[in-house]
Amino acid sequence: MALHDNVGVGDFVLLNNINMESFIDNLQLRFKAGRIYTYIGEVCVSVNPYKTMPIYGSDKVNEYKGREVFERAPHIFAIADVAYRTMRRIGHDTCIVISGESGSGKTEASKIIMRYIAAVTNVSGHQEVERVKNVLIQSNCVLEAFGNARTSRNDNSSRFGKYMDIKFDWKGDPIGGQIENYLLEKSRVVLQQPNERNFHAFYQLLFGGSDAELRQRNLTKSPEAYFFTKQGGISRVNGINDQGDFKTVNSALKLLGLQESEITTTWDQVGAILHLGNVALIEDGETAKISSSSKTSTDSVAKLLQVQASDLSKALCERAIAAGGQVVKKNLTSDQAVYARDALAKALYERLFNWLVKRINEAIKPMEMQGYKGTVIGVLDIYGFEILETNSFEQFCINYCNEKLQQLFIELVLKQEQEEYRKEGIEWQDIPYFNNQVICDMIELPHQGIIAIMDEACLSVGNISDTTILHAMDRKLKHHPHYSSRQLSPSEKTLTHDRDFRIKHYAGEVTYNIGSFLDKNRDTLFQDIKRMLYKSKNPTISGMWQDGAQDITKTTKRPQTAGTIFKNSMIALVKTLASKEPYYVRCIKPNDVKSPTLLDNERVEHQVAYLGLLENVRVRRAGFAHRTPYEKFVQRYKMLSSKTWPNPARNVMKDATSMILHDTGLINDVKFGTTKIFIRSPNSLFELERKRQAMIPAIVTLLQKMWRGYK
Ligand code: AOV
Ligand code: MG
Repeated sequence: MALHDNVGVGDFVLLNNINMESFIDNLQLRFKAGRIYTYIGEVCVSVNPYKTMPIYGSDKVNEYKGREVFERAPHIFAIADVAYRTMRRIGHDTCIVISGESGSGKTEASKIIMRYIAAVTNVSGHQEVERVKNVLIQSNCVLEAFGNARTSRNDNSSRFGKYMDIKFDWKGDPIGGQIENYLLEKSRVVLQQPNERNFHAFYQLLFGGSDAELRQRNLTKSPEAYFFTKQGGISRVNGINDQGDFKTVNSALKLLGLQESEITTTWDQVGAILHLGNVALIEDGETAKISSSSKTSTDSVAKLLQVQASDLSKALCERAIAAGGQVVKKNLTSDQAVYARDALAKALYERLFNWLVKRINEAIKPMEMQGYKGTVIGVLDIYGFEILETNSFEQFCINYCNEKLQQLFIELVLKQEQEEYRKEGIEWQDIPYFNNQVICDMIELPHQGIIAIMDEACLSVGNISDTTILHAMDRKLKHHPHYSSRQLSPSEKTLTHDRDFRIKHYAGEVTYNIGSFLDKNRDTLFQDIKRMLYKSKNPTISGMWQDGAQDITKTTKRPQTAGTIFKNSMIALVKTLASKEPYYVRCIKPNDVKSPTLLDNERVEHQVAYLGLLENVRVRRAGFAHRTPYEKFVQRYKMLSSKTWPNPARNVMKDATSMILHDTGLINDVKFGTTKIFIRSPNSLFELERKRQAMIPAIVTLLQKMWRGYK
């Protein structure tokens, strides 16, 4: 049987003993043999192979196309296929949720899924569908160029979250899609930790741009020449071809329908940011000014953004504030000016990224289908749980996002599964598991959650700082089992910094530094900067900054904080996912050294534990390996009993199911639910499949005979 692909077991429910040791042994065995996929029922566990696998070609596509999950050796194609088939069969949206820590293979998995869907659809070769498929696939390299970077955990780490709906017509062909992106880690534009890089796009331009392209932008080929690309001390990454990627990205931008001038503007802005990082701001008396040695850099920024150099200098060194209906000018200190410079760089990049996503969405906007709504498959690929050298607001958001996804998994896989047994009237003994709801609550509850506490501090007036937030959190969360800080546990050695606090996440403890939380949460951008960019002579840039037209004497509502926006987007995301039929890919990182041969037991054990995989197997197995509605069961296996072939005498599917199971001798291994048949051991299912396979030639002959008879 396919599930036994001769290496360990292909589905963890088939293990003799369900404990950590045998789980890891099985993974170990399979990893060594190049079997990177293993099921838990319909959940696909995927181990990052850290090498190119010859298992994604068209031969494999054909092997999995239209097959039931258990018919073939475990593969992510099977999950893509079942999500696709289910969507078509029941006409209901499905989604594939890919989770796992940073570097475990989520982004690769999402691309493999998209390629599979592209490969099995549009058999008739419809031109517009072909275009849509092409754009969907090509959009990945643009998003990765601008949204991914090398981190200490992953050379191609997603620094934004992505949820993509692929929409299908009634024939099951993709006719468009929609991408939702979540909080880009924009602080990386101005600050990189040792051994990390800025976003790939910067290096692509510098290494890949032709001499003319660089000259036009007054750039040199060397990332070491720019403060924003040299901090991490690493410009080239093994396995990343920035030069080649630059070409690929440019052709993808063209395919997306960007005008030549828009593509130029895109790279102009990347160049402008590089120059901006080299603009030094110095103290002149009490106020800031641009150092004379930075004149060339400043001029380059102004030229590339098509703004007046004098406006740029004002935007960096002064601030206009409204007082009693009047606009007054205030000089900034050099610290404030550096802050303004960095804010400008981050804001430019973030807007550019969002604009690119918008352009992709325009290119994949689903065609209108008269009166037909269409169905979608959603694919979620977010930033994985991460613990970096220094963890800040961004890691806090990333890790919170992973808490939310774990919560969804618990709700839908562990909780609902057990509830289904109860609902179907099947006797059941509850399996205990850790529910991370308490951590989600600690972060997101109104008034008492960390995000609410941060907002309260950010919105209050007076002399507040990052430590104000920390103290407020200490006060409100001091008894919380998942929270601690230096203040609360002074003897704790690992909390070294006064500004540290710690969250015990489902996936491990993370120490965050509160420094800059206030700023990053407020995320204010001064009107001077917006106005300057709105006034740009470049229509594309000006178009991205329409809000710069606003008059600052007109009071506006205080914008929502970054934390609250993120929280709301996560809540909306979970709601979207929960409204669809979900499939899961759980990614595991085998080691921290990117080795294709090493599966580090300790590291993997930790992931298996926090992903709740053992509990998943227990719930799946203590119960039933397989369940299916009576109609479906009869439809598939009715040839196994003379009483039900070619059609059951009476139309009661439960009775027909019972007849089939009696005649195949499997009646003792099943339970009858209200609407579904529950099969306990997978072997029974294999037995049914085997018998069905054996019957098929006879049935084919029979049908042929009948057909001849008709002629
Ligand atoms: P992630 O998306 O889970 O991390 P990636 O999908 O970027 O992780 O995988 C990291 C690297 O592992 C890739 O760049 C590949 O080199 C390798 N890899 C992963 N899956 C495969 C596969 N199926 N076949 C071959 N190589 C693979 V993060 O985005 O950091 O959370 O934020
Ligand atoms: Mg990724």
